[in-house]
Amino acid sequence: MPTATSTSQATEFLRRTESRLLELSIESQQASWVYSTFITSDTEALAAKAYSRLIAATVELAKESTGLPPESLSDVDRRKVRLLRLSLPLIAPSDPAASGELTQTVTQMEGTYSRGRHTPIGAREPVDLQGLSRILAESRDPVLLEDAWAGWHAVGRGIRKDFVRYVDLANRGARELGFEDTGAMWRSKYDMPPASFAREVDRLWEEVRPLYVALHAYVRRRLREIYGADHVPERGPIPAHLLGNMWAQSWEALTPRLAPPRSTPPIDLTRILQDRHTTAEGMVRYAEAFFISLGLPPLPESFWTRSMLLRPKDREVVCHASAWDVDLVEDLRIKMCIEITGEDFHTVHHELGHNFYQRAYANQPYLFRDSAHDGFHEAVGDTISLSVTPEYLERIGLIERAPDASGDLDLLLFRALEKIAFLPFGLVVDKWRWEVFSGAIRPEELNASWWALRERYQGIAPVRARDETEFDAGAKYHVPANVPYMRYFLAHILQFQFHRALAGVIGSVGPLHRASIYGSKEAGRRLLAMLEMGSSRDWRDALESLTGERRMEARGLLEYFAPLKAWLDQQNQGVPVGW
Ligand code: X8Z
Ligand code: ZN
Repeated sequence: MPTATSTSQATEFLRRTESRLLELSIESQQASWVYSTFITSDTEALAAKAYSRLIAATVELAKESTGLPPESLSDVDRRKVRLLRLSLPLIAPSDPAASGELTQTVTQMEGTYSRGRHTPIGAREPVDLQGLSRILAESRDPVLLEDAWAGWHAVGRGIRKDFVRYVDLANRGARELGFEDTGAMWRSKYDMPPASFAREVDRLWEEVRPLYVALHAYVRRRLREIYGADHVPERGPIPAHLLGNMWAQSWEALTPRLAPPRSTPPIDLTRILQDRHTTAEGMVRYAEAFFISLGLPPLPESFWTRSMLLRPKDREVVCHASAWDVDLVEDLRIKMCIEITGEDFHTVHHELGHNFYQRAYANQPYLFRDSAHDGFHEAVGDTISLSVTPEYLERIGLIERAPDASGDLDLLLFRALEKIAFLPFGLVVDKWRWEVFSGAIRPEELNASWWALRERYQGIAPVRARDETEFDAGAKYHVPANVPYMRYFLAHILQFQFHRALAGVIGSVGPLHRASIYGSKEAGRRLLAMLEMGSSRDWRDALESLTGERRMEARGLLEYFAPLKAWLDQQNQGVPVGW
């Protein structure tokens, strides 16, 4: 039994800890917001300093917490103490010089990434990532595609040296807190031993791999028809620059080219939104309206005045989309360089999912103001997006009439090009980083190992050999910005699990891809009940509250895509499958 004195010692420690970290966390977010929306050497220094202070306090308090007599802790306090050590994705060594160097290095890497530009063939001006991504999505000229691809990937060269230093310093920090390395620290956030988590991820991948491989074979054959045998091999990996996306992580830009020949033209959300002169704010209003239809309160007024929705013309910013709750209560914002496209329509839903989650857990104590695990955070907005069905678009007046069931296969193919193509990428980024942090990948083989994993899991390859002067992982935002990535792999499984459960809540009997929870207060209540728990409980409890299941399951995803899988298998008869 905890004694009265020791209990009050623990309670007092946690009260002090939570109030100090809340204060430092707000300060760090404020500095980071200013940096991300106005990159200069000064804002970089201020953001790095504020982050350093938050890290230093976290380390100090986490170390202090080891002195609390374990028997003095209630279950809730024990969970808080455990989460304290895991609350940040970056831990610096306690030596102030090393800590300052580390946060400065990370901030600088993010800046280098955000400032990346390339002048494409035939252009006069340097073009940013969004412009280069447009070329990747729209051009069919392999020369222009390769140029835009390689031009952007050159950004990694300027990040490589910083990255090696960061790995070393971050590992030293993680070890001070008792983790083997930073990767092990990241894997420890899932209410199970880090090694079990790695196995869990492999289990999920094995369940969905056959679907990916089938999609890959179909896409490779169709690309070979489009670009010719000189450009696309019959059996080998697909050249990375032909898949419509800078990282080949989503192939949705290929939709118009890959739709089954006899099909009705797919709904072109980009054209619809542009024809209606939808503004960036209008895009966000659509997403907000969906959440309101579930019974959630509207975003606060300050959201609309403080968010950054467009790329400013007069300064450098971090364009990669993100959602913030600066005061950890109701200062919700998004930061995004919105373009009026179907893709960004979904990204806006993704971001608001974060904001509504943040607000739902704002009543929790500081250390529980987080998602059940990080895959949950990434899954909420995407779950809502799965309800953006043709019937939904008809209901809100964006299209006149939803196509009948004969268009379903196109819809599923389109969804798969986005969601199924993503799965191995979602897996690879941190499979690679885990090995970098553990030392299994050495600094002189950063690029070769990156491509070995990309080929193994994604079945893609660079069109020309990439040597070790390059750093292609650094050309993906989350690597220079130190954002763990396995969360997105998990989210791509979880969102279908959530969607399937919510379809059950609204009593939907049709196929999963036609279910939309739009307007269902009951679905909203069930979702909110899970979100409000924050990280106060084991994530299995949160999962169970919504789905009745205590394991992450690919069943929802497989059920959703079952008709497509059957169709792909048919299409792939007599066609080489695998690489
Ligand atoms: O980074 C994001 C979001 C912000 S959390 C826009 N995503 C990943 C990416 O862009 O690589 C969403 C999907 C995967
Ligand atoms: Zn996100």
